[in-house]
Amino acid sequence: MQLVPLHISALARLHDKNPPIFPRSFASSRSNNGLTQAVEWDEYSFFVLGNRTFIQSGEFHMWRLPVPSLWRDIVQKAKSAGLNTISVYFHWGLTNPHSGEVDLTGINDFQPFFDAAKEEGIWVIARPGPYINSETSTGGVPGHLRSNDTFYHDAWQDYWTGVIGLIAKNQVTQGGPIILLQIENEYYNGPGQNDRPVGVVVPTFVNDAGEFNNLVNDTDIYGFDAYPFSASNCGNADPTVWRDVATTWRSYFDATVPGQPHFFPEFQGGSADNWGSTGGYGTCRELVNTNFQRVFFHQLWASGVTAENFYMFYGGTTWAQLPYSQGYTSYDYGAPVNEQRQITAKHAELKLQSLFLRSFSDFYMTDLIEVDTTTVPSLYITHLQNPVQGSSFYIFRHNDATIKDSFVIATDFVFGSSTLRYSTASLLTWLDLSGSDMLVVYGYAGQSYEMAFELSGPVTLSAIGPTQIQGTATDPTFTLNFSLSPGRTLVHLTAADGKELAVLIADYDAATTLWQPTIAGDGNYANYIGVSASTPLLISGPYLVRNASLNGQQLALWGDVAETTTVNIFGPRALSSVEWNNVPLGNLTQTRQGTWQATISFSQPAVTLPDLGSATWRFRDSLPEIQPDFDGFAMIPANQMTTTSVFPPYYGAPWILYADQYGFHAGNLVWRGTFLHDSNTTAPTAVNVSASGALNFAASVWLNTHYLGPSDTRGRTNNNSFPVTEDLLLTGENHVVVLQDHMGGDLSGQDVCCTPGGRARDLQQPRGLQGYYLVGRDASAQFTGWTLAGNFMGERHPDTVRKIYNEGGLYGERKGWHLPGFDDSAWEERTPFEGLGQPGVGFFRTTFTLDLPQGYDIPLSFVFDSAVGHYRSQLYVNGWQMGKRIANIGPQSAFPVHEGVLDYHGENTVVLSLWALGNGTADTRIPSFKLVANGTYAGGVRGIATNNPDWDELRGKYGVSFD
Ligand code: IPT
Repeated sequence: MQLVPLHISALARLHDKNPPIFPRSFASSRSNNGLTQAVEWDEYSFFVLGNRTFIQSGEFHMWRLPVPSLWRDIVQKAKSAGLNTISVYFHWGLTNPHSGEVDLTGINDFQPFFDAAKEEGIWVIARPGPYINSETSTGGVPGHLRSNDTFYHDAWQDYWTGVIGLIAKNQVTQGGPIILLQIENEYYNGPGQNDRPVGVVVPTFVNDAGEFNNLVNDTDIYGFDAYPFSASNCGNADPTVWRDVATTWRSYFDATVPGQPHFFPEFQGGSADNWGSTGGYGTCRELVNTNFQRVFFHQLWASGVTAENFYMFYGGTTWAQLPYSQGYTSYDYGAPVNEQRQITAKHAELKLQSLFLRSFSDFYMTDLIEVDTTTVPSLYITHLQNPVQGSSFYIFRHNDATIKDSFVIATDFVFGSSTLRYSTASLLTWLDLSGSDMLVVYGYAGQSYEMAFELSGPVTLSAIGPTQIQGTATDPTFTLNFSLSPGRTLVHLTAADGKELAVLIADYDAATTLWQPTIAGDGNYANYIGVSASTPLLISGPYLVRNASLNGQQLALWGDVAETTTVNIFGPRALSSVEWNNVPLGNLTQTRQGTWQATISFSQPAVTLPDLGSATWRFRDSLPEIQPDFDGFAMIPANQMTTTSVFPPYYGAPWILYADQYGFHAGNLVWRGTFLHDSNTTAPTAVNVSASGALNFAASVWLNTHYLGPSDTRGRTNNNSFPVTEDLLLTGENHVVVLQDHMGGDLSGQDVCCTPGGRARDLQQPRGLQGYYLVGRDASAQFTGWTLAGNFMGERHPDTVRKIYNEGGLYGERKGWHLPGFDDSAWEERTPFEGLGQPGVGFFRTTFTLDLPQGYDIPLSFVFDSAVGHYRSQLYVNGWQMGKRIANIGPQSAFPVHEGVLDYHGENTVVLSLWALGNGTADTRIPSFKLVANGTYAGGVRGIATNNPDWDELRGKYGVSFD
C-alpha cells in the first residue's frame, strides 16, 4: 500500500509548530583518533578528507565472486546506485589454509578491487574479522584451529599481519580508498579488539550484534547491526507478514556513544536462506523488498544515522564448501544486485535514496526536532532540521509500519542559487543546467503534490510533458500543484527578476530509470563526490549507466542495454557528439524538454549454448573404497586417540574419527574401517555409526560392497544400526565404508557472540563419526583400524587458484576428475540422466566450446531438474565447484556461473558428481541438466580473464595416475 502524500495543510501545521530557528549554536566537536585527520567525526557524521560525509555503503564479498576481473562490475553498479562506499569482509580460512601460510594471491588479493574502487570513486570499509560470521564455514575461522580454540589469539596473528599489510597500504592516508577498519565481528572472545593494528591510522570500529553495549570503548567508533526481519531462512518466511520498526535506535546511540555519528556497520539489505527452505531467494526478495527499503532505511535516517551499510549489496555465491553448515550455494541474499549480477528493483530504490543523500548535504547534519504522531492521525512523522541551514526534513511513515511505505519531505532549503520552501513530492537530486538550477522530484502517478519556491513577482511557467501543472504566484513564493501522470514533465519557471529554475517531475517508475553518473574532476580522488567529481548529467533510458566523461561538447557514456533504447540526456546546453561504449551515436537530436536524445540500437546476438541433454557424457564409478582390494589411494590412517574438542565422542574406541583433526575441513569425507572375520569369530549383528555433519548432512554406509543404507534424517548426528547378515561377511578383512558430507562448520551462535568471555563452542562441532561399533561383538573384536579421505592433500592442497574449500574427498575429487585436462577418453559413455542405476557415487564429464558474442554480458546458469530425488550432486565447472544440489532437501536447483569461471570463448569442462543415497529411479539419476542464459546485455565490464589450472598441474605433477 502506498502512503498518500501529505496534504499541504498538514505540512503547514507541522511546519508552523516548529518554525525554523537557526543558525543554532553548536560547539564543533570534531575529533579523530589522534592518528589521522583524513577521517574524522563529530556527533552528526563522519568527515572524509575534511568533507562532511554521509556514508552510504553496500556490502560485497569479493571471495563470493571468484573472478577478480568482475569485481569492477560490482563497484560500478554500486557507484551507479549512488553509493559512496563498499564494505568488504576478508576471509581468514581462505587466506590462511594452514598454520604459517598466508596466501594473498588470486581471489585473496583484493588489490584489483581497491584499485577499481579508487578509480570509480568509492570508499572502502575493510572488515577482516578475524571472525566474520557471514554464513561461511565457521564464520571464516580456518579449520586448522577449530580443533584447538584456546590458541585462537596466537592463531590469527599471521593472517592478521598479512591482511593488515594489504589494508594499511590502501588507506586513504596512503592515497587509497579505505576509510574505516572493523575489528572482529560479533565474536567477543577477546582477540584483541583493543590492539590497533600496526600501520593502521584510519578509525577502527566494532559491529555489535544489536543493542548490547558490547565493546563500546574498545575501538574508535562503536556501531551495531540490525536485521528487523530474520537474517536467515527468509525462504521460509511469509513475505506478507511484516515486523514493526524499532524506535530505540536514536536513543540507544545517544546514550551509548554520545558525540559519535550514528553508524550501522550492517543493516539488513536482504536475507540469507538455508537448506530446505520452501521459497528460496525469490521469497527473500519479496519479503525484504523495496517497501522494506523505504520504511526501514528511512527509519535509520529518522534515528540520525549518517553512516549505513546495507548487507548485502551484492551477495554472490558461497561456492564450493564455503557455506556454513546451514547455508546452500547461492548467497543471492535478495540483494539489490542479484547473484547473476543483474540489477533489480531494489537497486532502483536504493538509487533513489542514495542520489537524494548524495545531492542534499543539509541532510548530513540534522537535529531531532520532534517525533509527531498526532498532528496527522495514524502517521509517524520525524522532524529533523539542519541547525546551520535551517532546512527541515520530515520523515513519514504510518504508525503501523506494516502498512508498507515511507517517504521524506523537505522544506526551507537552498540548492544552487534557488530556495525550496517545501515539496510534498520526494526529492531525487538537483543539477546545474548550464547556469540554472534543475530540481528533480518524484511521486506516485495519480496522486497530487504541491511544491513552493522562493521566486519573486510574476513568474512565467512552461511545462513540457504529460503532467498538467498549475502555478500560483504569491510573491515571494511560487507554488506548483499537480496530479502526477506517468513519465517525465519538465517545468520551466522564470521570475520577474530573470531568475530561472527548472523542475523535473517524474513518477516513481520514470524516476527509477534515471542515472546520474559522475564526471571526474582533478587530483588523486578525481571520481569521488564531495572531493572532486561533479554530477552535471541526468540520463534516462539505459538499463545501466556505468560511467561518463564530458570533454567540452563531447560526451562519452558507458553502460549496458538489453534492448534498443532511447537515451535522453539532461545537462550540457551544447553537445556535439555522444558516444556509447566508445561508439558514436549517429542520431543525436534535441527534444522539446531540451534533452539530448539518441538511440542505442540493440539486436539480439546469437547466443549458442550447448544442449547438455544430448551432449556426450563420460562416466566412471567413484566408490572404489568399498572394494576389498582397494589400494587406499589418498587415504590416511585415522589413528589419533585424543581430542581437545568440547564435543567428545559418544562411543567407539580407541580412535577419534573427527575429520578436522586430520586436516580435512571441507567437502565429502570417506571413512573406511577394517575388522576381521572368520569362522571362529562371532558375526556382528549390526554396524552402528553415529555420523555428525550438521543438520542437512547425509551419510551412506556400506559393508564391503553391500549398501547398508543412508543415514540422513536431518539431525546434527544420526545414530543408525544397520543390520548385518553373515552372508555379507568375508573371511579375513571386512570393510565398513562411510561416505558423509562435511556441510561446513557452524557459526559461533548468538549465545556465544553476546557473552563476553564465552567460548565459541559451536565452531568445534565435529564432522565425522562420533560413535562406531560392531553390534553383537565384544570390545576385543571391534575395528582394527580406520582410514580417512578428505580433500586431496588436506591443508596443503595444491590448488592455489581455487583454494582450500574447492574440493572434497570423493575418490573422483582426489583423482582430479573434476579438473579440466583430465583424459576421460577411456571412460564409458553414459549420461547423468541414465545415472548409476543403484546407490553409490559416480562422476559424469562433458566438454563443450563456447563462442559467445564479444561485448556482451550474458549471465549463464546451470539448471538441475527440480524434481525430488534422494541424491546429492556437486557441479564442477572448469574445476571450480560452483554448486551443490541436494535433491531431497533443496531449494536450489539453478546455479549461476560467471564468465571467467566459464570460458566464453573456448573449451569448457563440466563435471557432475552424483551420490545416490536411495534405490529408486529418482534417486540414482539426475533427470535433466541444462545450461541457460539469464539475459543478454550489450556492455559489461569487458576484459574478463579465466584462470583454470588443469589436471596436469594439480594432479599429474603430484604423481597421480590417470586411472
Ligand atoms: C550478521 C553478521 O554480522 C553477518 O556476518 C551475517 O552473518 C548477517 O548477520 C546475516 O546474514 S549478525 C546479526 C544477524 C546479529
